[in-house]
Amino acid sequence: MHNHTIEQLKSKKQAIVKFVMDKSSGKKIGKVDLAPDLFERDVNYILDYLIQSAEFNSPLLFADFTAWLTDLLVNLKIEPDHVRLSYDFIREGIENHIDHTGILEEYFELSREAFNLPPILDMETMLAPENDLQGKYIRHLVNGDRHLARNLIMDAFHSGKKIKDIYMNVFAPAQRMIGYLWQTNKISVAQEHYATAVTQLIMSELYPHIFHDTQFNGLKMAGVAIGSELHELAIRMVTDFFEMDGWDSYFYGANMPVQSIMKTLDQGKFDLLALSVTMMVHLNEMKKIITEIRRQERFKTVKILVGGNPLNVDPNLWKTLGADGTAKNADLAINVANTWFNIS
Ligand code: B12
Repeated sequence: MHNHTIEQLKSKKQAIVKFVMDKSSGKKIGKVDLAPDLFERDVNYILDYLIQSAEFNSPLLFADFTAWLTDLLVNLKIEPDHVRLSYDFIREGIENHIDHTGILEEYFELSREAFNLPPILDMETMLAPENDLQGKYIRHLVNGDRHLARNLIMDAFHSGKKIKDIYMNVFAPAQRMIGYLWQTNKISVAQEHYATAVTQLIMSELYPHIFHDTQFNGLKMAGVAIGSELHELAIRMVTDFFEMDGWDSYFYGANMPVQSIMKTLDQGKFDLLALSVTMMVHLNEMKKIITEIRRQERFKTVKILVGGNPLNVDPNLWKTLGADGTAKNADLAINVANTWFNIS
C-alpha cells in the first residue's frame, strides 16, 4: 500500500464524508430511515477502519470489520442493502478525491462477500446443545445465575475435567458467544459484563489448581494486553497455559505503557513477552510497543509472541508488526514458544 494514498485518505476524509452525506441525503434505503448524524458517524467509522487496514496492508482486516458492522446493523433492523449502498458511495467519494485508488479496489472487492450474510438465527439455535457443558454454562451466564455456573464448572473439574479443556472448550467459546449475542442484540451490555465477571471469578477459583502437576522448565514469560486494550481475559488464559506448561508466568493485564513493560523486562529477565490485541484500532499501539522494545539492544534475546482477533484474521500481520511469531489460541501458543526454546 502506497503511503501517499493513505495520507490522501486521511487528509481528504472529511471531504469524502461530506460527499457521501450529500449523495445519500433524501434517499431512502431499505425500510429504515437512518438519522443523518448516526449515518455520518458510521461513514467516519468505516473510513477510519479502511485507513487502519490500509496502514497494515490488510484487505482481510477491512473485510472482517465489514462483516462485523453488517451483522451489527442488520440486527438493528438496518438492511444489508443500506450498508452496500453506503460502501458504494464511499468508494465513489474516494474515487472523486484521491489520485490513485487502484490499490483500494481489493479492499472493497473483498468486503463484498460480507454483505451476503447467512440468515439470522434465534438464540436457541445459536447456542451449544443444552445438555453439553458449554451449552449449560452459556445459559447460566445469560440467565445471570453465577452460582449454577460456578457449581457446574467446579463439579466438572472435580470429576476430572482438565483446566486446559475447560478454558479452551467452555470459557473461550462461551465468551465469544456472549459477545455475539450482544452484537446481535439478544442480550444487554449488562448481561455481557456480568458473564465476563462470572468467568473471571471462576478462573480465579481454578487458579490455585493450575500449579499442581507442573515441572518448572526454567523459563519466564510476561503476558500483557497492550495499551488501551481492555480485553484481557484472552491473555490471562494464554498466561495460565504457560504456567500449566512449566513456565514461570506473569500476567500484567491491560493498561501497561511501553515504559512500564520495558521496566518489567529489565527487572525480571524475561525470555518471552506475550502481547494480546482484540480490537483492530489498537494495532498501531502494538506496533509502537514492539518497535520500541526492538530498538533496545538489551532485549535482543526476548522473544515477542503476539495474538488476538486481528492476528487470527490476517495470518501475515505478525510480520508487519515486527513480532517473532503468533499463534491462534492458547494451546498453540505453547507449541510455538516451546519450539523457540527447544522444549519437547
Ligand atoms: C468481555 C468483552 C469485553 C469486556 C472485556 C473485559 C475484560 N476484562 O477482558 C469489556 C466490557 C471491557 C469490553 C469492551 C468493549 N468491547 Co468487547 N468483548 C468482550 C467479549 C464478549 C469477550 C472477550 C473474551 O473474553 N474473549 C475470550 C477469549 C479467550 O477469546 P479470544 O479473544 O478469541 O482469545 C483467543 C485467541 O484470540 C488467542 N489470543 C488472544 N490473545 C493472544 C495473545 C497471544 C500472545 C497469543 C499467542 C494468542 C492470543 O488465544 C485466546 C485463547 O485461546 C468479546 C467477544 C469475542 N468474540 O471475543 C467482545 C468484543 C471483543 N468486544 C467488542 C467491542 C466492540 C467492544 C467495545 C468497543 C464496545 C462494547 N462492546 O462494550 C469495547 C472496547 C473496549 C476497549 N477499549 O478495548 C467486539 C469487537 C468487534 C471488532 N470486530 O473489533 C467483540 C468481538 C464483541 C462483538 N461480537 O461485537 N468487551
